[in-house]
Amino acid sequence: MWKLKIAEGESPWLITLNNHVGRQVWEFDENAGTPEELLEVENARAHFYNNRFVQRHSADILMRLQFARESPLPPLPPQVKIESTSDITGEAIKTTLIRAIRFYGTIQAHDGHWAGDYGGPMFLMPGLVIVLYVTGALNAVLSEAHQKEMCCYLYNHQNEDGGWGLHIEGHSTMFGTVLNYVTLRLLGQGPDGGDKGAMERGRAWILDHGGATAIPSWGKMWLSVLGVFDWSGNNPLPPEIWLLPYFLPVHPGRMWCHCRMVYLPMSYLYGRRFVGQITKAVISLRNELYTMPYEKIDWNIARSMCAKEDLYYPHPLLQDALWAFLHKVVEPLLLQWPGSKLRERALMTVMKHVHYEDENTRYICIGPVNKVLNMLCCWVEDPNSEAFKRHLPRVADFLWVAEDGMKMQGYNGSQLWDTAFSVQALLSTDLLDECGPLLKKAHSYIDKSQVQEDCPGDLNFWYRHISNGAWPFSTRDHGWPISDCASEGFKAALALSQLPRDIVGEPISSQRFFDCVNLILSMQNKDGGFATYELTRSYPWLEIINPAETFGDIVIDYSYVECTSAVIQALAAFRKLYPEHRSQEIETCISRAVQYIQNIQKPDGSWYGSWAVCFTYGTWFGILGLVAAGRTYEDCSSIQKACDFLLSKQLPCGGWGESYRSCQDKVYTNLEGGRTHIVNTGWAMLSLIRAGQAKREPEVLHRAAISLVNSQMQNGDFPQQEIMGVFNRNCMISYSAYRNIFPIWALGEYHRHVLRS
Ligand code: LAN
Repeated sequence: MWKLKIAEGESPWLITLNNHVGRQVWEFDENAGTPEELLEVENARAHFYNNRFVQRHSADILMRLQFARESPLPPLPPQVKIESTSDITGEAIKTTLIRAIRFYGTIQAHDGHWAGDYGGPMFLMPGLVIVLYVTGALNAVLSEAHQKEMCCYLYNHQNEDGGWGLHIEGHSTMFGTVLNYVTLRLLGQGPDGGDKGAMERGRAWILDHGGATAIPSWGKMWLSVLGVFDWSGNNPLPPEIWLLPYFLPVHPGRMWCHCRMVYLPMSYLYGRRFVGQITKAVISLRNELYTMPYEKIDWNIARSMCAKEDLYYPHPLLQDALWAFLHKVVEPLLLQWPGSKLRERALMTVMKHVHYEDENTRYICIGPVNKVLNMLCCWVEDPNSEAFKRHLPRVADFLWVAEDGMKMQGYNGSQLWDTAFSVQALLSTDLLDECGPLLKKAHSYIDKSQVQEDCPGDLNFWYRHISNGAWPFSTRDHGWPISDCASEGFKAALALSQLPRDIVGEPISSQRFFDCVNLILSMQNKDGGFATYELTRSYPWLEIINPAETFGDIVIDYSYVECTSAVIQALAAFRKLYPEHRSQEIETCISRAVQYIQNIQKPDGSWYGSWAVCFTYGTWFGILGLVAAGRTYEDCSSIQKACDFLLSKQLPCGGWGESYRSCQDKVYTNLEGGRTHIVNTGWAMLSLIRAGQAKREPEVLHRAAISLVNSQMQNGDFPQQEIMGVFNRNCMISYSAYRNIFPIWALGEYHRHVLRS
């Protein structure tokens, strides 16, 4: 049976700053599990499989079953169902909250964080499997049980038309289909067979849509590494870009760190034209993926092909001209003497940066894509290197098992982020007796996860911002600072510092709070807003060189409403407690941030959020930022408009339900069939309550509260509904703890501010 291990790490190759606090690893133990337990798991899997086209998001049942065994659910008061607004009582809401909190306590990990599935994207596991395959480490890193579980996941997420999407809820794309088909092949599936002829159906999808020449650029790169696509069919990724002077706007040091960190190892592999061993499987794949014989493919034409199903950001003409010039003129020069000298130097520079990133994330790396690319580069540089050995045990940090199988996650988890929100949600309920033990453990997680150092060396040389005082998104070992994670962690830590120590434990020291303030202040952009990990370092027009057809807005780090609002909220909370500390700077920072938020509000009163779906999420942050800065509904027309916007989207049954299509199309779109979603409903309620809706027309909030209360399950849990997270405009990602966090938070505030007022 699969077991989730928390905060453990045995391998001598692992390095950690805090005893692996927050680390999540699934291990398979053949001997574990009674027949009843194994049956429960089998039933959950079968249920997922049978409903997979209706409910595409798994519900973290394996983790839930495990926690239920380890910490049994305390007795719960009877479930509440409310029929009409006249039946709402404080008691009913309180009962619902107590049930929700008791359940949520049982799924808190022993180190204080809430674990959960951070899957969703369907293009990550192929990268891992290809890298393990070409480095010969597949069977050493992935046990038979792992590989079986991965295949199960891929079958579960094959669409009815035979293809695979960019993410679990997406339509079939060439990117998803070719890469996942190849993955199944490398995991040992023959070209025929699979679940219900899965392989044939997958291949048919590929060939019907033009064959793998039409895969987007990241797919071309992966296939080239494997040896089933020619490197000359790739647009150039010259590593020499790292040798350019920093004042040029295209310098990679000025790009969004995720973009920079992904193209860094890619440029190494491109510069080396690295290809793995040509095995039988590789030769066979060359015959399976194309509509014509492999030798006859015109790679120059393939270079700029992309299937229409994949095209989110079509290359501007100028970009294609640039690629043609680099491909036809510059590359040939760099491949022969004396240009080749420059290439060697560039490749060495690139590897220096790869190693720096590896070492300063304890070999976790900033994300799942550069994780596996860096690992491959280290192996290409030296297959026996210590670096490669250190990479291997960190692969497990990205893998997650649920009833739909084993997946590769979008990060090494969302531990800190979920825990910081959870603390705020629990505090909103004011039920300290119930929440005390949960808060104490969460406090300890937040304490141990703060980043307490900058990266070593000359930060400018490494293109790194400071990180001391930040909170990361996942774990301290990951360590990259993010403005809004720092802010949410900070808000939670500040609130906890005001509660009795015997209940929630010792507060974090003022000095560490000051470090966080220092970090936050250093991250404000010229436009007054806040970007994610760093300052905005270059210009939006650089987006014309975004080569990734499937993603939008990846080249530079932009200011976002979420980040900006989180910062305002954190600084506002801080200055209430420490009115003397850097007060003038904080004042200026907040007022510029407020200006920014007002400037980017849409004419219909909404804000467009970038990291979850989308208008409900952005508007939640927009309103909370303004309110935290002291604006009120009465004196601020932005807030009025934002409330009108939210009210106009409330569904007849009282909730809200926003589809991921909102993000792609940038137009508010309801979920299919007008379904409500508890997470959207939570955001909308939290926004309206903060904006004083209770004084104006509480009826709206009553109806929303009913929809949350009635959605609670027998055991106090809430159901997993549609996927809610987003990145780069087009790819969805799971936030599995939100189903518990936002109903608790919204009902907590509702109980306190609506029913009691
Ligand atoms: C994340 C996860 C966290 C997220 C929030 C903190 C929630 C957000 O408010 C700011 C942006 C951030 C940090 C974020 C950015 C993009 C990430 C890193 C991800 C969605 C997790 C995965 C994604 C990453 C880019 C996936 C790899 C794919 C590439 C295109 C490189």
